Amino acid sequence: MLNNVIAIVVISFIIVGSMWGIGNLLNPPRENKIEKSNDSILIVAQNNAFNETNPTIFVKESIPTKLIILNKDFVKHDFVSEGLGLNSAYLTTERDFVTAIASDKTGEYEYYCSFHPSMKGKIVIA
Ligand SMILES: [Cu+2]
Repeated sequence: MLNNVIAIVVISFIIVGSMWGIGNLLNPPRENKIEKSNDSILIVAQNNAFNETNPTIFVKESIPTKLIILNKDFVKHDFVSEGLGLNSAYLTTERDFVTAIASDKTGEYEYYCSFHPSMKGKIVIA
Protein backbone atom coordinates (compact mmCIF):
# COMPACT_ATOMS: atom_id res chain seq x y z
CA MET A 1 0.00 0.00 0.00
CA LEU A 2 2.72 2.48 1.00
CA ASN A 3 4.72 1.45 -2.07
CA ASN A 4 1.72 2.26 -4.26
CA VAL A 5 1.42 5.74 -2.74
CA ILE A 6 5.13 6.37 -3.22
CA ALA A 7 4.92 5.14 -6.82
CA ILE A 8 1.98 7.46 -7.57
CA VAL A 9 3.79 10.45 -6.06
CA VAL A 10 6.96 9.68 -8.04
CA ILE A 11 5.04 9.21 -11.29
CA SER A 12 3.16 12.50 -10.70
CA PHE A 13 6.45 14.34 -10.26
CA ILE A 14 7.82 12.84 -13.46
CA ILE A 15 4.68 13.77 -15.46
CA VAL A 16 4.51 17.34 -14.13
CA GLY A 17 8.26 17.76 -14.62
CA SER A 18 8.20 16.62 -18.22
CA MET A 19 5.14 18.77 -19.01
CA TRP A 20 6.97 21.78 -17.58
CA GLY A 21 10.05 20.95 -19.68
CA ILE A 22 8.02 20.52 -22.88
CA GLY A 23 6.16 23.77 -22.19
CA ASN A 24 9.46 25.65 -21.88
CA LEU A 25 10.69 24.18 -25.15
CA LEU A 26 7.55 25.20 -26.99
CA ASN A 27 7.30 28.67 -25.43
CA PRO A 28 10.73 30.11 -24.70
CA PRO A 29 10.72 33.31 -22.65
CA ARG A 30 9.43 36.24 -24.65
CA GLU A 31 12.56 38.35 -24.41
CA ASN A 32 14.76 35.65 -25.97
CA LYS A 33 12.65 35.79 -29.10
CA ILE A 34 13.18 39.53 -29.39
CA GLU A 35 16.93 39.34 -28.90
CA LYS A 36 17.34 36.50 -31.39
CA SER A 37 15.46 38.33 -34.07
CA ASN A 38 17.76 40.34 -36.30
CA ASP A 39 15.41 41.35 -39.08
CA SER A 40 13.25 43.54 -36.90
CA ILE A 41 13.47 46.82 -35.05
CA LEU A 42 13.23 46.76 -31.28
CA ILE A 43 12.14 49.97 -29.60
CA VAL A 44 12.45 49.95 -25.83
CA ALA A 45 10.62 52.56 -23.82
CA GLN A 46 12.69 53.27 -20.72
CA ASN A 47 13.49 56.34 -18.62
CA ASN A 48 10.94 58.32 -20.62
CA ALA A 49 12.66 57.82 -23.96
CA PHE A 50 12.55 55.38 -26.84
CA ASN A 51 15.93 53.57 -27.08
CA GLU A 52 17.44 56.34 -24.92
CA THR A 53 17.66 58.89 -27.75
CA ASN A 54 14.34 58.66 -29.65
CA PRO A 55 16.31 57.64 -32.75
CA THR A 56 15.23 58.17 -36.31
CA ILE A 57 13.99 54.86 -37.67
CA PHE A 58 14.97 54.12 -41.27
CA VAL A 59 12.90 51.71 -43.29
CA LYS A 60 12.93 50.78 -46.96
CA GLU A 61 9.95 51.57 -49.10
CA SER A 62 7.63 48.66 -49.85
CA ILE A 63 9.50 46.27 -47.53
CA PRO A 64 7.48 45.53 -44.41
CA THR A 65 9.70 45.79 -41.34
CA LYS A 66 8.74 44.17 -38.10
CA LEU A 67 8.60 46.65 -35.25
CA ILE A 68 8.54 45.63 -31.61
CA ILE A 69 7.73 48.15 -28.90
CA LEU A 70 8.68 47.01 -25.42
CA ASN A 71 7.97 48.93 -22.25
CA LYS A 72 10.79 48.48 -19.71
CA ASP A 73 9.66 51.44 -17.67
CA PHE A 74 7.69 51.67 -14.46
CA VAL A 75 5.14 53.96 -16.07
CA LYS A 76 2.95 53.28 -19.05
CA HIS A 77 3.86 54.35 -22.58
CA ASP A 78 2.42 53.99 -26.02
CA PHE A 79 3.79 54.29 -29.52
CA VAL A 80 1.84 56.21 -32.10
CA SER A 81 2.51 57.21 -35.67
CA GLU A 82 -0.60 58.68 -37.18
CA GLY A 83 0.97 59.03 -40.62
CA LEU A 84 1.67 55.30 -40.74
CA GLY A 85 -1.45 54.20 -38.90
CA LEU A 86 0.48 52.76 -35.93
CA ASN A 87 -0.92 52.81 -32.42
CA SER A 88 0.19 50.38 -29.73
CA ALA A 89 -2.39 51.58 -27.20
CA TYR A 90 -0.89 51.93 -23.73
CA LEU A 91 1.68 49.41 -22.59
CA THR A 92 2.25 48.68 -18.94
CA THR A 93 5.62 47.48 -17.58
CA GLU A 94 7.12 44.56 -19.55
CA ARG A 95 4.33 44.65 -22.13
CA ASP A 96 5.22 44.60 -25.78
CA PHE A 97 3.45 45.36 -29.02
CA VAL A 98 4.43 43.84 -32.33
CA THR A 99 3.53 45.49 -35.60
CA ALA A 100 5.07 46.31 -38.94
CA ILE A 101 6.06 49.45 -40.74
CA ALA A 102 4.90 49.02 -44.29
CA SER A 103 4.50 51.80 -46.78
CA ASP A 104 4.78 52.13 -50.52
CA LYS A 105 5.25 55.89 -50.14
CA THR A 106 8.54 57.44 -49.21
CA GLY A 107 8.53 60.20 -46.66
CA GLU A 108 9.06 61.23 -43.09
CA TYR A 109 6.59 60.37 -40.39
CA GLU A 110 6.49 61.37 -36.76
CA TYR A 111 6.25 58.86 -33.96
CA TYR A 112 5.57 59.70 -30.34
CA CYS A 113 4.29 58.60 -26.95
CA SER A 114 1.03 60.31 -26.19
CA PHE A 115 1.76 60.39 -22.43
CA HIS A 116 5.17 62.09 -22.67
CA PRO A 117 5.67 64.96 -25.13
CA SER A 118 9.47 64.54 -25.07
CA MET A 119 9.21 60.99 -26.41
CA LYS A 120 9.06 61.61 -30.11
CA GLY A 121 11.10 60.90 -33.20
CA LYS A 122 10.95 60.29 -36.91
CA ILE A 123 10.41 57.31 -39.15
CA VAL A 124 12.02 57.78 -42.55
CA ILE A 125 10.83 55.63 -45.42
CA ALA A 126 13.18 55.85 -48.38
CU1 LIG B 1 5.71 57.63 -22.66
